[in-house]
Amino acid sequence: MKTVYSPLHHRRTATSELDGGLLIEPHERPSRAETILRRVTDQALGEIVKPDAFGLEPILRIHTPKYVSFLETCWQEWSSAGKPGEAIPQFWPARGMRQRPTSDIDGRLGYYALGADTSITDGTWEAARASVDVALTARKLVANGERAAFALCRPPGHHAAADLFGGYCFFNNAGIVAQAFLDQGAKRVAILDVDFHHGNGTQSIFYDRSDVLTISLHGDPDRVFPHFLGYEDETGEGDGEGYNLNIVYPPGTPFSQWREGLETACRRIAEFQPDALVVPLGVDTFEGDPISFFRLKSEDYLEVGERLGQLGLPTVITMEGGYDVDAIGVNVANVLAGFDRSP
Ligand code: Q9C
Ligand code: ZN
Repeated sequence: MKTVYSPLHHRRTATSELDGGLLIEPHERPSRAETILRRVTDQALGEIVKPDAFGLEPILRIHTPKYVSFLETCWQEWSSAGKPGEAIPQFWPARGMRQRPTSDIDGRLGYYALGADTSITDGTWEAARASVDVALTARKLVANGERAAFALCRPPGHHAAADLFGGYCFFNNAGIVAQAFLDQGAKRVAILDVDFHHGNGTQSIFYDRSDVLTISLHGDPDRVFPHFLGYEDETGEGDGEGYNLNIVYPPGTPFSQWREGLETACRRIAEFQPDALVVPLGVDTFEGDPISFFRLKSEDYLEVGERLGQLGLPTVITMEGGYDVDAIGVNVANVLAGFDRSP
């Protein structure tokens, strides 16, 4: 399948991630996308395509105007306030607090953040915009008849909610693609999130809707980020009741166990009869991943791709997590090759 890629991802080059009480080099780094691009190219999986520019309109179908304009100006506000480092949130509207500040950048930053793991830097806005364009270009390829397309998105998106950034994410690329399918005439879209972490942003965006089925397979949030969402009793609300499915796993989960959840998810999707499928793909389920606890092996990703392909749906795959940079190219290319070889 074709891969959509933009070199503008390099504009997202943060130096600081708060982890274990230290500022470390972020796990979500530019070499991730370069390693994937190289492997996909070397394996001749398909043409590498540049993105078109789609503007803000499709982003504003998912994210609030206030959030979008906050992201656009955050770095400028932070640096002109004379702050020496990257913009890292420190204060949140925690329990019992309720106002939305409009002036001080520390107040605004914390209001729109879900964690302190993700800094905002010079270039973050440009890279996040390009990542959306990459995703929407993959959608356009599929709308124009490709069976599937791979959006090599960086930064990733599935933790970003309507007005929240964090977990290395700013715009919910997969959610924006799903909404664009609907806006172009699809009746129903399924999103199957196979990243190691719960897709909290995607879940919350579509939680009260029945036109988008959201499914996420992930590490038990009682043990790992995002901590406060992603439990199995979250099944949707209102019109969306029954249209969200979370499948959680404990530390040490091997592929033999993980694939049972994939099978459950695929059957639910077939029953839903969507017009399109969006797959937020993280390969942080890999046994060597530095921040995760599943035990998938490189060859397992061929079978993951094959099973996704067997759904027989127009499919957009968006890149999410995966932090073992040495293995990320092989693992992602295996998913794509597995998809392409499925009948
Ligand atoms: N000590 C994605 O995979 N921070 N995001 C973890 C590790 C949150 C992961 C800190 C992980 C976010 C797209
Ligand atoms: Zn992840």
